[in-house]
Amino acid sequence: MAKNDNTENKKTKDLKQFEKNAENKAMTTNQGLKVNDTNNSLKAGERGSTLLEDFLLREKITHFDHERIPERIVHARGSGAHGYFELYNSIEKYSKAGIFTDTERKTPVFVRFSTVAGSKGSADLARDVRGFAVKFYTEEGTWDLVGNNMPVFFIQDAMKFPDLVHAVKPEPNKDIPQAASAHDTFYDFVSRTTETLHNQIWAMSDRAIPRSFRMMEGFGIHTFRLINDKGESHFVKFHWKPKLGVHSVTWDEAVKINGADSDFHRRDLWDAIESGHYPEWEFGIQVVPQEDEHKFDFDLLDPTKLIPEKMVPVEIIGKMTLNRNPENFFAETEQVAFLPGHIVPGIDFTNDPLLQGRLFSYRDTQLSRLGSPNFHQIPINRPLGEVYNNQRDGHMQMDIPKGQTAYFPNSLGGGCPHLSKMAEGAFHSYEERIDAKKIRTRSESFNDHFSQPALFYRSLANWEKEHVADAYIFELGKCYYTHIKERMLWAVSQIDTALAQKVAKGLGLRVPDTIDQPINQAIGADADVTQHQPPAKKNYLESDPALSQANTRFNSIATRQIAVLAADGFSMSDYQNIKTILEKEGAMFKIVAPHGGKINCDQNMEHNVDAAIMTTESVLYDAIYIPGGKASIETLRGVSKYKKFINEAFKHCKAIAVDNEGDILLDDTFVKDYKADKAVFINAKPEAFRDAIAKHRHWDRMETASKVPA
Ligand code: HDD
Repeated sequence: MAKNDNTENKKTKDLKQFEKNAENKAMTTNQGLKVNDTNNSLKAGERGSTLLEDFLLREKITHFDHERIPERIVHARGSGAHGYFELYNSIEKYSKAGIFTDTERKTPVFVRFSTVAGSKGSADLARDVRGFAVKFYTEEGTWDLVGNNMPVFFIQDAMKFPDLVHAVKPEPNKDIPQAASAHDTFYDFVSRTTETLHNQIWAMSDRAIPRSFRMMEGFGIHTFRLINDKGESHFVKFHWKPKLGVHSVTWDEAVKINGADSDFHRRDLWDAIESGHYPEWEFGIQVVPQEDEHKFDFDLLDPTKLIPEKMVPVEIIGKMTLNRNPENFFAETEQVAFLPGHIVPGIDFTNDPLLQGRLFSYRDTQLSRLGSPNFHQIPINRPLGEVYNNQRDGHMQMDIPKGQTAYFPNSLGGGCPHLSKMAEGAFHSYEERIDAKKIRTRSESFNDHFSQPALFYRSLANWEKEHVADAYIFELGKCYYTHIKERMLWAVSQIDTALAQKVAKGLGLRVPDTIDQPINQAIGADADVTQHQPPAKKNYLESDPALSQANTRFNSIATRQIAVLAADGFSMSDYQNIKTILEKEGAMFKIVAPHGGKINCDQNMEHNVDAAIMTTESVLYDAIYIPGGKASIETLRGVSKYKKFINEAFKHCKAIAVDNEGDILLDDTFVKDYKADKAVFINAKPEAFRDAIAKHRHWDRMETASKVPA
């Protein structure tokens, strides 16, 4: 595969006209004047004071002073990539959208992944929801699917979004903690707003610490509508399923990765694309006929609920491939503006009150972030088609609209730009019948807060359940106030009593039988809140396999990072044997040597060192391989960090393979007594090691692993 696939599509062609390459070009000012010195200011004498006249100095410094724009209030830290979307099968029975009917098209996309709570410079492995925003540059206009890597959201009504975000962001008096939900204000809010519990338990699961952006699912979350050419509506939920499966790291790794490489996810995405391993997701839909709207035990308009795949299977209809890194982070990844309100004919909104509020917020935020209502003219945000309307002027207008008229209707402009009929591709909102009172309230059908978190927890494998309990203990353990922890314990006990007991034990507290005040988050001051309490959990489905990562794909070792622990004199034949077989499937071998530069194998060939042991950490790799070679092993035994490296890989349930003298190094580590472990391979076939890497982690080692003092 070529690195960074530069095959032209309509969007790359559009972007190309704005690209600037300084190769063989003279430096100029912004006025095109050639520059002869950019290192020295203009002075009165060699050691004299700087002159106000120096327009070169002023232009350079002024531009620098204004280089930053406000970071996003949420999702500030992100990474982007270009790619395309292909449709497998037309779904014209549901939707008339070109991207859902034309299987010949390759629709250009730009995707931005992000964490939510942290600032732009925060670490990638924070325990957090991940943003999964996709901009489709379709022939009929831009469609933005602005989703997350979890299928539900924390709150039901956009009115509460500022409260949610203020609660999770650093506490305002001390601006602590950065990129973390483990603090009092967040749990004060969550324990009083139990609609948050479903998204909250997902955030306590391994989904919140992905191994890679390339190994996480994406969800549109809200129920949207698909509209066909007869004007008929079907409800729909959108899904992204990663070809590499859904995989995560452990919390211990996450904490350490944040120190070892705080750009771990960003680097991983960039490197995968640069090396031609293009990330892929299949696109799926869950379709519910209009007449089935009220057939579920939950409300389709409630964004804190998912539709279990066991009830409505996901129909895979297409695929997205990311094949090109941005040319410039600021111009593309930072300036890209996603708006849930960007929609095309064939797709429409529902009355989900969270979605309705989002339709306002995203346009509004771009005005302060990008500074002008002309943000759609920034190259990354420009639609494929031409734009004509009567909107005019504003900061940074890039077009030169011609003519005498900027209003409609007009005769002086020949009636142009003219309107289009629906049959000519114009957007037409779905004509939903509404006959209602104007009322500020929350529907009773949104009131069930416990059934789906309980369904999620029941659906997890035991090792996933352990991770959830540990996460709650960590998060609540970081809170200061006992009454907040106790209220959270009560909330968790409404999901699962055993889970609450386990967390309580970790906190050294008891699960309270009742809470001091009822939950009144959804109901206004005029209502009797005691009448509006969430009911006890229901069990309309025992479990749903799609909710557990134990049921994901475990068939690929593509892009898996294998640390090769080696020094001068390592066995070339051992190394070659395993490398040849595993590299064919895309695994990446990285030599971790006692020093940088090069080392020699026992056949006297030079090998580039990928990382000196002092510059890297075990948590940055998926597996370890130690080739034989007496001299090599003797050297490695003399460097204590190798023992830590191996012990940590074992603790994190990773596959470890050694050949010949490599076994001697294991004797210096915790693995010494566990060589019969299913994912420790001594002189084994490369294929066995391969299969173990594809399994990602060996959770049946968890109990032993917990004893590793690393
Ligand atoms: Fe949001 C950014 C996802 C609810 C207000 N949101 C933002 C991004 C993602 C999401 C992925 C980053 C886009 C990018 O990469 O530029 N947000 C969601 C999802 C939600 C959700 C999946 C619920 C289903 N958001 C939500 C609500 C509001 C906002 C209810 C406000 C009422 N979100 C914003 C924002 C941001 C944003 C403040 C910050 C930067 C931006 O919009 O462009 O307007």
